[in-house]
Amino acid sequence: MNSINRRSVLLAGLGVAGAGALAACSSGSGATPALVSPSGPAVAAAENKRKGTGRTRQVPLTAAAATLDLGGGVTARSWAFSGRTPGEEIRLSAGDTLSAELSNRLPDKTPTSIHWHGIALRNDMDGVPPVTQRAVRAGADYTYRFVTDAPGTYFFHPHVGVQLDRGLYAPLIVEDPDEPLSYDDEWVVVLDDWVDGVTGTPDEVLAELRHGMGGMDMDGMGDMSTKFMLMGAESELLGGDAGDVKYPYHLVNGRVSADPAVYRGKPGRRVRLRVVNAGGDTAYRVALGGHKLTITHTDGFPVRHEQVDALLIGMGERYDVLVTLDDGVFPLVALAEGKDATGMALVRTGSGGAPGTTVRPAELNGRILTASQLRAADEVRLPSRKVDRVHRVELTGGMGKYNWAINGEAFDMTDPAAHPLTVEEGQRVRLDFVNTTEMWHPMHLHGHTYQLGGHGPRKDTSIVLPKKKLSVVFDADNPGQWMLHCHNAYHAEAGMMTLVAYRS
Ligand SMILES: [Cu+2]
Repeated sequence: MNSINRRSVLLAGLGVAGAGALAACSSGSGATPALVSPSGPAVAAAENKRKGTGRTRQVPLTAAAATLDLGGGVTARSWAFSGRTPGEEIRLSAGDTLSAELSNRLPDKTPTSIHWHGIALRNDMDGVPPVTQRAVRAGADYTYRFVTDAPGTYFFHPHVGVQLDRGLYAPLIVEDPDEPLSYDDEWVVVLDDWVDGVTGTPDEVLAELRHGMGGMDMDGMGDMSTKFMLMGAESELLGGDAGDVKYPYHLVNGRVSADPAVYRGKPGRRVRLRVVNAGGDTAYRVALGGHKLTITHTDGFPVRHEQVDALLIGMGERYDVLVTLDDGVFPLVALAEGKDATGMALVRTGSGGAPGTTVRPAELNGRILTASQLRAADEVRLPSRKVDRVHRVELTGGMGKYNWAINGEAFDMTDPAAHPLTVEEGQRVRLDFVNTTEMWHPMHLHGHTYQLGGHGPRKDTSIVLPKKKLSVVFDADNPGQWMLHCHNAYHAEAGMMTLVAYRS
């Protein structure tokens, strides 16, 4: 049994039996400060301050094994919510309460959870076992119930192991009852790199990656050693190494390019695309052939509008764009950045044949703005104030030993509050990401929407390029214990995570 298998067993056991971190003050070194408990009064008080409509949206979600039809005769045995991937979209209005009833029917006694990615919600509903709840055991049910007060484009997925890289994800759209944008229609576009049930499982991918490049031959894995690992994926936009994992398919709305999802509209209509990257290890460069994209939001929050030809979207990021549809048939292409592969969907507003499955519209090489070049819309820009607390968040490790970590320390899910980055309610906090590694990392903070620099966009997931520094600020206004981690599913599971915890 290699180290990952031992650790998975340990984690599964913990999820079922223990929840040491649920206590206000975790065990471990005596220097550990007293932390706000996810189920304590500060969390309840923060929830009571959220403006609710009083309406509740009830959604059943069954996580189970499923044979998924990815189109073009491709099927994959995987895990999904209610038998489809992406799972059925959840849509509600800002202020509504979501009551999501998770039934864990996964095989092999697999524990699970749901994390509501990007939502600043009450801490005990954040879905991170064992930090904010006990893992939901196989055969058990659990109801997530919280107010969603910020409109935007979000999604949800488990926060246990590498389950995110199965089919367990779906969009979550919070509509603005006073929507300031004018558009005729919406199209939610979910991107995903797909391996599960085709060449192997995400757990097998992780096991291979964990052997690292250095140990490959010595471990006697022979040909197995490069079954999943991708070498030489290079991207200028991402500053070098683009990704570690070979994926047989890149899906747009759960379908392969040979049998794509089709959006049907009318010429001249203005459509809001809500683009979500639900991938495990792939950034996508996204363009709609023959069209310009006007960026209006990223990670749910509005930005000053910018017209571009293509977007770069890391795992966990979301972008909303407006397009005015032309007359004909157009490919929406998601180029797997640095991986020389694409996913595709079609926009059909008139007659015409479909483009080839490997088409690469010229827009992919046109004007691209990355998040650091965007500006927050005035109404969501954080007022300037003195920073009370600064944390240096060094991204460390590499492919050789597969020892991805933060500040040189691989996160230990069995003792999550061992070395938290502490903040206090009411503080203005700055996180200085310092990427010492040879690879980019999409860094995701739970429970908050930080701001890039002084005027940049409000976001919860940001690409940090290799050998670069990125500073983000947020107001500590949502007490609890929150994960801060790389949204590369494999980097995170290897240890590139830490805990941002409020002191009580
Ligand atoms: Cu990473």
